[in-house]
Amino acid sequence: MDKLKQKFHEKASALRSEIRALIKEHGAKSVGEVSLGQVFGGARGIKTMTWETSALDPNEGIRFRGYTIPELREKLPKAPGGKEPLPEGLFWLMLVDEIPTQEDVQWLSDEWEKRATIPQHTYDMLEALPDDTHPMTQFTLGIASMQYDSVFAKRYAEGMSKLDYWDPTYEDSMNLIARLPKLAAYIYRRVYHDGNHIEANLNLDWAANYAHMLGIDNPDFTSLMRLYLTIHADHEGGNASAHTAHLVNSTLADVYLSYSGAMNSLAGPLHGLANQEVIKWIFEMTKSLGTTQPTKDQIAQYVQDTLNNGRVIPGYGHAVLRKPDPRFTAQKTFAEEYIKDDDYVNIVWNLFEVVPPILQGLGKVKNPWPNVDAHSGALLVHYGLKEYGYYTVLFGVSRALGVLAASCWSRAIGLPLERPKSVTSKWIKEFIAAS
Ligand code: HAX
Repeated sequence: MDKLKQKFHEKASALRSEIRALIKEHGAKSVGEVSLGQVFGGARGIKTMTWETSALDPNEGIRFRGYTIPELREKLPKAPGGKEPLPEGLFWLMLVDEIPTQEDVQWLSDEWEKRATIPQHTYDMLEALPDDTHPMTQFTLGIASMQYDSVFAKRYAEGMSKLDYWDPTYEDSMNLIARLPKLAAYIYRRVYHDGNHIEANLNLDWAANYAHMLGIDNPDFTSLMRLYLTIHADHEGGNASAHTAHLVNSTLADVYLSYSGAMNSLAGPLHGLANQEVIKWIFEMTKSLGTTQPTKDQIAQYVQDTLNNGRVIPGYGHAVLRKPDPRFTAQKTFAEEYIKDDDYVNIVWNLFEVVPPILQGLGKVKNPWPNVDAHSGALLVHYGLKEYGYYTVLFGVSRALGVLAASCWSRAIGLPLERPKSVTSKWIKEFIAAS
């Protein structure tokens, strides 16, 4: 058994016993009430699951195993000479709740390289799709097509014991994470570069190799990818994509099936597709104003026009956050450090000043601040990755780190099939009348 798997097994077995004892003793304790507003309102804030890898505070933002993004930037191992954390380190931290050593992270990079082979049928399946199939659709189908190799599905069919579910889930998760950059880069080169693919460089770390296979060999872009793939990795369990994975995986569908489900959810414009929508909207703005250096007044008018047309301002608002998203701030800090005077970055910063008071003025928006998706497009455009239809795939590569680490925990601690209760409007009217 490899060292990460061994460590995970020891920690998860201990928590499994602890949770069983805890439910036996305190299972009837209430952790909150549910209002009718929440029933009709997309279940905001209702505590219905456990998720070990990260937790989201409305004001402070995300913490991964207790660490904020600035703390991760400082504490996680980095590539030699690099300033940004390696995503390998974050996966290790999320899986076993320990900051890894440089040697651990090197081991994990090597391990993922060994597991990165994509089956030929996946390439053949992608080639059968029209080139202009949305990259997220190709990504989702590519992931699902690799389910053919699921260790979990094979061992389940052979009659595996419940106590062993964690083991093939770990194997499938490691294999899938290892393959995602290659799959994602293949889709990018297929759609936007006439199928001129670039071989993996096995000497590079996971993020650097992805940047290389995309075809952008700029050290600053590589640094951006390391940061990007770290900060997008997890956002506790209730967000739409993570929750989709959690639900699908709770049926004992393997992680290929559950993660492709998650990616269908990420592909919606209110969630991960917002990163494409933000830059598309900014491009539309500069085109309609005839300048890439609009004044704040021009931007404010464009924001008003968007709202008057019954559209949302992409990249702003959040279902949980009530302050600027620290993932936005991390990208802003990166831009301040690495990029001098870029028109699109400047527009993003001006939007940060202009949009919140306008949204606040509507009197209904609970969070007028930027979220993670408000900044990423301008950074990617700066380094030449201008094809915004691809942006959500980058997000999807990263999100696997958190969601699949969490899937390992769900199977290891023996979480059951998820099955909340629905009611009809008739039931609610009768309930109100009777209360
Ligand atoms: N622009 C205009 N109106 C907005 C808004 C925005 N950015 N954010 C919220 N509102 C509106 C809502 O549409 C809603 O209006 P109605 O009552 O007329 O339906 C009202 O304000 C109350 O919404 P809320 O309670 O503040 O927000 P929700 O929890 O319902 O929704 C969303 C959260 C993220 C979906 C929402 O803020 C939004 O649509 N934002 C723009 C899209 C976006 O950036 N999505 C990415 C979110 C982060 C993420 O998941 N990244 O992957």
